[in-house]
Amino acid sequence: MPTLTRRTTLAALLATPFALIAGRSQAATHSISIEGFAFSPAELTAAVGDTITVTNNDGAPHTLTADDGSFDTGRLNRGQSGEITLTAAGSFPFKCAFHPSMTGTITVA
Ligand SMILES: [Cu+2]
Repeated sequence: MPTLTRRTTLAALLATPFALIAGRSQAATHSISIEGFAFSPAELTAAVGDTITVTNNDGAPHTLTADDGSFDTGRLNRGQSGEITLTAAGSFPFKCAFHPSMTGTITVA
């Protein structure tokens, strides 16, 4: 049975790095919707590596754009969704590029 033993060892060696990677990247997906010229929720706490799906339910086009440029969905027309990935910790105020009175903050822990 040396072949079986070797295979088992090889499988264990291969599985270890994948398990480590999987354990590190428990990224979550959050949602922000835009409706009535407002972000909902406007305040969100997330973790580095998380993704936020932003959906525009308004007739007017909107964006979700970080004030410091860290993330930007680009223009979202009615019914369109965009995705942003949080790559750094910090507090990130954002606004709509077309309607600067639409604001919010994403806190990345
Ligand atoms: Cu807007």
